[in-house]
Amino acid sequence: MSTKHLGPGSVAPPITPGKLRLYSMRFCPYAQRIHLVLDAKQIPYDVVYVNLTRKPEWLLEKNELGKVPCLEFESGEILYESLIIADYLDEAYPQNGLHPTDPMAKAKDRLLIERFNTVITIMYKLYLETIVDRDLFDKALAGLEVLDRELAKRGTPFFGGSKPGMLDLMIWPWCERADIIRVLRGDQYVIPRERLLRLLEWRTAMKEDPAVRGSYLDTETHAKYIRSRLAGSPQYDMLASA
Ligand SMILES: N[C@@H](CCC(=O)N[C@@H](CS)C(=O)NCC(=O)O)C(=O)O
Repeated sequence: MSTKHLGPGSVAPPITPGKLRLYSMRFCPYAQRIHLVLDAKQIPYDVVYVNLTRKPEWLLEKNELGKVPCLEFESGEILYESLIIADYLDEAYPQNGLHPTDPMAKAKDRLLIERFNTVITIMYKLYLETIVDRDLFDKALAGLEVLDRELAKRGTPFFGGSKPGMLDLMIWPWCERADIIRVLRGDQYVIPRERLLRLLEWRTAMKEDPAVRGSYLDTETHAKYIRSRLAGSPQYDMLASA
């Protein structure tokens, strides 16, 4: 369950003392990155969900780009851009460190996060464009194979070792959503198990992680949201309680 997404005419609730404030949208994978980091590091925060089609006037005062995620501090400081926020939180809150401490290992993980942008771009095309083909899907699979080989090289269940680290959490939201393509477009878009054995095992292990469970939604729910978006009217409040 989540609360309703606020739109025009709403008032941004006052900051709760002792908590960070995350402006989010329930189905935004970039915002999910920050839920994951806050949950993994057990940093106290509250969430205000924002309607991104009909934005509240105050959103632009918080983030002139008008996007989520956006993180507000008790001091009034604001940060946006998921990777910038994630890195900041890992540095400013040392508990449950997510990045490797070795600078070279950290830089290489960041490289993989950067390279994953190609997969993200292709996945959006596969969900949202009218005409797509298997070649595009194969390009996404090739991007995922890079990660599959990296897991094999590391020989650990997670990129972060025995528990998820920053690389695991930054790519997770799109891996959680990967099967939407099959639901929306049919069985020729099933992820071939033999091409991504380790990554699929990793995905199963990730689903058991407490931080991942905190924001996890199943494929059908994600697909329902994407369908509403394709129909021109995103159902942000599909899971809202009030
Ligand atoms: N590069 C940004 C992307 C954030 C983003 O695109 N968020 C989308 C929702 S998933 C958004 O706020 N869209 C509203 C808009 O673009 O007006 C990040 O990493 O935080």
